[in-house]
Amino acid sequence: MAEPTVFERIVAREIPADIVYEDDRVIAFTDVAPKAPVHLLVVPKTAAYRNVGELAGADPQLLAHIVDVAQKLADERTGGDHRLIFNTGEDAGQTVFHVHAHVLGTGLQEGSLG
Ligand code: DGP
Repeated sequence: MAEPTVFERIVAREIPADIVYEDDRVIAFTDVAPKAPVHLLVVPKTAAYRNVGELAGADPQLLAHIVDVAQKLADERTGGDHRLIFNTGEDAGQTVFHVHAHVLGTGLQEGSLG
């Protein structure tokens, strides 16, 4: 078995996080190193998918749910406008290989994500 990722450990409440939303399929919390005034992560509870391509191929409904939750959180916190970013691969800055969406509000510095 692979070591659990940090996001599995947050889902399991083994390490703390500033959780802003949770349901049976996803959890959302504040990024520990925010790159914008609003910077949330929306994470599926399942650890089955390393990146958004794997998720899209296997469970498009779960991907759609992540996008929907991201929009609802942005509606609450940024008036709706936001960037939704999925990094795929180390060269793109992915550091946690458990698919997750970055939800960024205003003020993102170009090139600073990842
Ligand atoms: P990425 O580079 O796309 O894999 O994004 C991973 C993000 O996860 C990065 O912006 C920092 C964040 N992160 C890493 N470890 C923790 C943690 O323990 N708690 C929280 N809240 N965020 C974390």
